[in-house]
Amino acid sequence: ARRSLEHDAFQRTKRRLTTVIGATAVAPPAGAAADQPHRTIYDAEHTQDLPGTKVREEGSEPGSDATVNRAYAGLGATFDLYLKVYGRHSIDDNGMPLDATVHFGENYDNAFWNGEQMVFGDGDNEVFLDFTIPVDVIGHELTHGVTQHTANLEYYGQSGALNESLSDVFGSLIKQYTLGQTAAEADWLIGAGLLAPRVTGVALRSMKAPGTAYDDDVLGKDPQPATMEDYVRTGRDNGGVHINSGIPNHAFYLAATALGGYAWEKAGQIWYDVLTGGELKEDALFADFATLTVKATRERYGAGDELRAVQKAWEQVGVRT
Ligand code: ASN
Ligand code: ZN
Repeated sequence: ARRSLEHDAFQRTKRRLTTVIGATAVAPPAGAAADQPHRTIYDAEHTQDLPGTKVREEGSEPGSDATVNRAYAGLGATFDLYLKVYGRHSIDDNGMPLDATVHFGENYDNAFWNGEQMVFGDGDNEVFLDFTIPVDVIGHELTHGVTQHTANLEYYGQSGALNESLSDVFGSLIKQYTLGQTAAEADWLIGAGLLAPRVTGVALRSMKAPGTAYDDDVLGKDPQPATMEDYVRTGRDNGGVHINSGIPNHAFYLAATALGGYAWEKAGQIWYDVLTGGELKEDALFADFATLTVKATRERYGAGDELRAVQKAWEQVGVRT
């Protein structure tokens, strides 16, 4: 037993060293934690058959399909934020391979995580363009996978809106990290560049100013509230998961901008602590989540400016802590 333990330690050291010198002599076993992503991109060729035909795998050069290359890069950007900032090894924190299918369906107006992989539509070019365009949308969908493997928030009502909001929060942080933007520099939009030219709007959602992302004949007006005063009670959209997510989204924006610097460093760390800390229940309400962020802030940063910033952010959106 002792010999094999030493052997394992040796293998780990060897793996670290090969990472440093850039060699690939020792591949980690399948499913094991790795410091590199394992991406595979498939093409559904406008069908709805998953996963489709393999068109790019880890380490291969970009091909001629920009959609494939954006999906590959977006998976990599998401993997990077989670690993380098939060020490998380992929979606499941165990090196899970990242699979994505592009060109799903005909004029398909959405992107989603199906519980196992990413799926991207091309959009209909009337309302939406290609869903691989915004990196925050890629990060949003993959974060549904992270949530599934951690807090597993029920996709209905307030817990569903928290699930949606966490996808927007980390989706936006992936974009900010990729661009090297501070909280003050970021646009805090989700899906900028996704709306077709004829649509009057800038994005799918705004964390800075929920309710202002679009106002259009086809899409209607962005229905997101920024505070509990305007909380929307509805049975549609799983009880308004994409609507009321505006409230925790805005709380994160307020906390992150008050804390200053890079949003992924303090605000993102606090939200990540709550998402992965094991105390957040599957049916959590906004107030439960808010209370846990206050607790996480105190544990990490003590009772100072950070704590006041987080408390004030929730107060401003009308959620008690
Ligand atoms: N793009 C949508 C989302 O991630 C798809 C869905 O699951 N409703 O929320
Ligand atoms: Zn979502």
